[in-house]
Amino acid sequence: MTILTKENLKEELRQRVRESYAVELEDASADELFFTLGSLVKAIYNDNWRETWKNYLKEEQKQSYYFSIEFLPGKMLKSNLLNLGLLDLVRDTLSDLDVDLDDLADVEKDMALGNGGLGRLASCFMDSIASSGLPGNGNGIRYDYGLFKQQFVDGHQVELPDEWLNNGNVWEIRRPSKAVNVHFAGDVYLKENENGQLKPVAENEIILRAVPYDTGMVGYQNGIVNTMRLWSVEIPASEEGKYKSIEERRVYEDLTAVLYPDDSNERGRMTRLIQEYFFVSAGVQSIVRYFQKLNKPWSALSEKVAIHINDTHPALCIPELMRILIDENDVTWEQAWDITVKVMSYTNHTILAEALEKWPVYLMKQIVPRMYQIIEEIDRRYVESMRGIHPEDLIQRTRIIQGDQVHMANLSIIGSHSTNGVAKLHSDLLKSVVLHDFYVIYPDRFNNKTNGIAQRRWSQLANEPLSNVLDESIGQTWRKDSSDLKLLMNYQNDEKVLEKLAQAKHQKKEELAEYIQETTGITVSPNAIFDVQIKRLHAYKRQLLNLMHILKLYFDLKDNPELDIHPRVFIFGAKAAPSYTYAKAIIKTINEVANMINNDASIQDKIKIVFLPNYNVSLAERIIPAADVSEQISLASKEASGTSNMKLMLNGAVTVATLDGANVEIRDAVGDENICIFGLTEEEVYAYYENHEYYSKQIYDENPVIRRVVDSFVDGTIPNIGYEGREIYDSLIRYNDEYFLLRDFDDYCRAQERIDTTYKDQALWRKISLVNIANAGRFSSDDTVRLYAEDIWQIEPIFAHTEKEGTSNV
Ligand code: Z57
Repeated sequence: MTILTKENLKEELRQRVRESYAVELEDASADELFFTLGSLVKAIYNDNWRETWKNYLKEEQKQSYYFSIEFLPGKMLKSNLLNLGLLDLVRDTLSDLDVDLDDLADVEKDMALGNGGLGRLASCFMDSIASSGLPGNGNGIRYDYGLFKQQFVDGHQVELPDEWLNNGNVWEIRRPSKAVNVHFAGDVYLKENENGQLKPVAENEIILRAVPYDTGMVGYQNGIVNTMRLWSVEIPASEEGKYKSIEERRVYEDLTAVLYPDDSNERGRMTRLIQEYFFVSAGVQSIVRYFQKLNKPWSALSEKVAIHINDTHPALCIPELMRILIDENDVTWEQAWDITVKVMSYTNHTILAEALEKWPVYLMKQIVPRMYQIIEEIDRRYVESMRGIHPEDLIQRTRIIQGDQVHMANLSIIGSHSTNGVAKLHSDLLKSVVLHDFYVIYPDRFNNKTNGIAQRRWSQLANEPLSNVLDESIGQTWRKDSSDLKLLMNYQNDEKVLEKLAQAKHQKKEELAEYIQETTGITVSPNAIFDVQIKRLHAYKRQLLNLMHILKLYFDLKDNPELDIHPRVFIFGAKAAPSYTYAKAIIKTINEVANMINNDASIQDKIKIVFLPNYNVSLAERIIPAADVSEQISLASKEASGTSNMKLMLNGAVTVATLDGANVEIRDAVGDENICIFGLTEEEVYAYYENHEYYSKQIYDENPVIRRVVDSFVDGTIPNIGYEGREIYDSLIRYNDEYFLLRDFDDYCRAQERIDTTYKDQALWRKISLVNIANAGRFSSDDTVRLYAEDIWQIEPIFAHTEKEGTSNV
């Protein structure tokens, strides 16, 4: 590419649209224009992509590989333009052509190859790794269908397939020349070869071809482009006719068709295990293949390669690397193990028991027999090596194979040199409770890396009005270095800046109000408080507690229509796993309460409920800038970190929170006066567990307000619900309220009253909002990945090795 100006950008587009679609620029459809612009953007960064890769090769830099079964980048056009420094130029050029960049950007389908926090974190990390000039790549699965699209029919969640590839994917490059084979099933036994070594011999295996699709991860105005490699399955021609049945062939042929839609809830399905080994084996093979080009001894592998296991789903990386070293390259077990532990590191994302991955031994033996043999040997040696050093019961509790189950977290910890949690509180709980046994054995392996967010996406891209106010007040350095948001603290008492921030918020609320009107038909006023809870629907996140408070407010207003509360719009966004009936019951109930309240004239619009369907990254980008209140109300100890809490804070929302996950660090950052904390602490929750002294029925019996709210789920107050109300009632009363909603209810209502009073004092509210923005900079994933790079991966920024122009090639 030559120098980019408006004129030659227009000319480029004109040429390309003619070549690809045989139309003039003026006649191109939105789709045609989007794909033309996308392919041009890709052409612009391709030189840098190649250069980046060549540089890593030339410098033989140590690289990290982030293995994740989910990536959730959302849309990439604007983010790529921003990072290339082309956003303004392209916006102007398009506007000459009477095209609005934001409308055009909407044409792109969200890349939604993830469920929620874990997948979005992986994509924030990809952005930040490239933007920090770090040699790090992603490795995952190219699902043909991403997370289902959600619709509401009569208030019920209905799932539709996410056909994101229908019009093609402009960002990816298919690389069949880099395909590798992955072996499954069959009978594997050990046989002595001509050199007297025991080697596995396999019969009746199933061999699949893994084809990589690479997507450039463009760094922020630094000329770096890293790679996210996603694998797609194909059946090699030579393998046709080897399947026992059409059904069996189907399982393998459709292996990468769909993402499992369960968040923090493992279901032990066979296809999932096959998916896990598929992307793990393909990824590790291609890494080793690369390493072999360097002509180094195996002992140097850990000097060139770091493999990160994002949650336990990619834990088979450990036995797979062992297999490649031992079976294929004659490395001894002892040396292979030493290398493997140095290469691998692991992040734990949850303490929920139902999310801890375990696989039945029979399934492993059947699907990945060689992996199972190696895991058995790792387990045997682990037990043997610990004998005499630690008590037998501790060894038995921490071993990998227990009874008929393989414990993937145990494998991940034993087979890696680092285990980290995702927020201070979470990491402490891992050490003191959940993984305490392992902490006794490997104290040095445990560390914390508090999550962060891709700040540029959640401020510059999602919230231009706010960004402009920031530029005008504190200058532009915050755009590169988010810690400079701190400078905003100097304007706490500056009426002008506070007023401008409020206007920026109002503008985003108007835009969201318009979107709400269009998509749901509900009219909301931008003068109301926009109170937002956006996250997966899960009992522990307690959307139900939010709803119970709304019901209380509703009853208060029915009793006293003159009640002086500032009007509030309660906004929800949440998908439920299709098999999670309780979560679906809550969705249905929220929708019915919304109908009841929104259509009750006596409420005079003092409260409204809006449940926006199909919450995803793009919708988050609309909602978050418009939020006044951020609901982070999980039961203390259950939310490992949370990341919407950080995004909402960055956009000036005031947080209502329990002391859970990263909320604790947000509290520390802004101070008690600038956050609304309520509820049980993690210690109090654990004290209840230890003393077995929680009785929700007693609270219900003694508290008439709670009784009225809880009864409303079953006494006909809420129209159009049936078993849903009963299920909710039973969870609270009959099954003793697992997540202590009734215990936290009163305190939550008081917190909400504080929000109401504070909002009425606009001067105070604006200042609190400013303090939140000013202190959000520390939650940048740029910082988080730099800590991973230094403490865990031992990789260095490319700038440390080469003198490279710090700009894009325009
Ligand atoms: C997931 O999104 C998270 C944890 C899991 O074990 C699985 Br499976 C999926 C989430 C946590 O619930 C959040 O608290 C956390 O912020 C996020 O992972 C990223 O660490």
